[in-house]
Amino acid sequence: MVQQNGTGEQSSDPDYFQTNPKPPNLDRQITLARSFIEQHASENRRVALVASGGTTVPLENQTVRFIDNFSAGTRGATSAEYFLEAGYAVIFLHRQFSLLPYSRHYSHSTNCFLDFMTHNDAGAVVVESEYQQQMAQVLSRYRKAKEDNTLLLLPFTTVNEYLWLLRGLAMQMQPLGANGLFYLAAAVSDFFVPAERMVEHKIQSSEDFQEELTNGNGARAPAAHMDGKRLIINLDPVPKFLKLLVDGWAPRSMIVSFKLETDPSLLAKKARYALEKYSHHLVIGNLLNTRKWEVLFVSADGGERWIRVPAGRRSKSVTNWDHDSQPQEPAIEIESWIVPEVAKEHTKMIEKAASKQ
Ligand code: 9Z3
Repeated sequence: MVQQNGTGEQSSDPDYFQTNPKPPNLDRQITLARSFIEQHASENRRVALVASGGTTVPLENQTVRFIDNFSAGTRGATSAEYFLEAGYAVIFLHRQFSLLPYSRHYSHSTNCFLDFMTHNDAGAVVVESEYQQQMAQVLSRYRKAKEDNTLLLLPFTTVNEYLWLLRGLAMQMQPLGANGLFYLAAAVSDFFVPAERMVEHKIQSSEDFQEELTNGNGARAPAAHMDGKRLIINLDPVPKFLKLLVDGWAPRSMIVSFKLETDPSLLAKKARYALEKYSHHLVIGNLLNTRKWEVLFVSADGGERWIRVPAGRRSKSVTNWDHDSQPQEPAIEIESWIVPEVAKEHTKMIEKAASKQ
């Protein structure tokens, strides 16, 4: 149910957002997003919110330990580049320090970025000749995105930051109507420690230093406690944010979610289940071990189809010195096929929305 809170903002889950604290830099991030969206709305440009990277679940308020979700940010950062190429403006909602569009070609790569550089005869630092051509292309695309102000980078770390940001951004995107697109490739925690059950200080493992673990207000049992030498962690489910997004925060946008599984026999079933449960537009299923080679599109019209790139050939951008220790990379970035398909579906949706007006 959509409700109005005291500030006039729409809120679809009063409990979560009333009991879990607003991140300190949220207002600043939303202000940045507002002027970005206003610019692109006035130019009638499509805006894609691309969520990327894994969320964390802190176990202590003063966080030493946390639970993480797997994702390097490759899917999101690569897709963001293809959305920019397709004419979208992109809000890149990403896990801090995960891969970013454009710089991804040189960061976290199997080479250190210094391996792309050399000295010329005059002693100046220049790009190695073998990387010149590719780097020149990446650089001009990066510069264009900067000049046109089509890429906004907004970081999160915890699942709480992610949820507050997603809600705040979705509300800012509402005036875009059908021109808004949510491409949810972030790996979002399913379980978390709610603020009221979070312990303040670092959990002590040594029995000699164990005290009764207490949380801030003591209202509910703390999420972590020691049982002798054993640490017991008791997590709450994360609210079903996709439902909130579809029904309340972004009812007119196109919403694409990703489904990650490891058991091939479950993928299609789980993707279809998610689509039926949340009634959004498209679920893209992928398996952990084959996610760079194949994805399964499950759409609301009942269609199911695989997109596959041939395995085997190493992509040109992988230039490490120890080829044997690395898994093979596909010759084609699968996102270069995924994003145009998504954009095509988005066009259909926009046309349908326009015909109803
Ligand atoms: C994905 O499935 C992404 O494609 C990957 C990308 C995390 C596998 P990398 O960043 O990996 O390229 O290393 N993301 C969605 C995972 C997720 O949490 N989905 C939720 C769910 O399955 C729904 S939004 O319930």
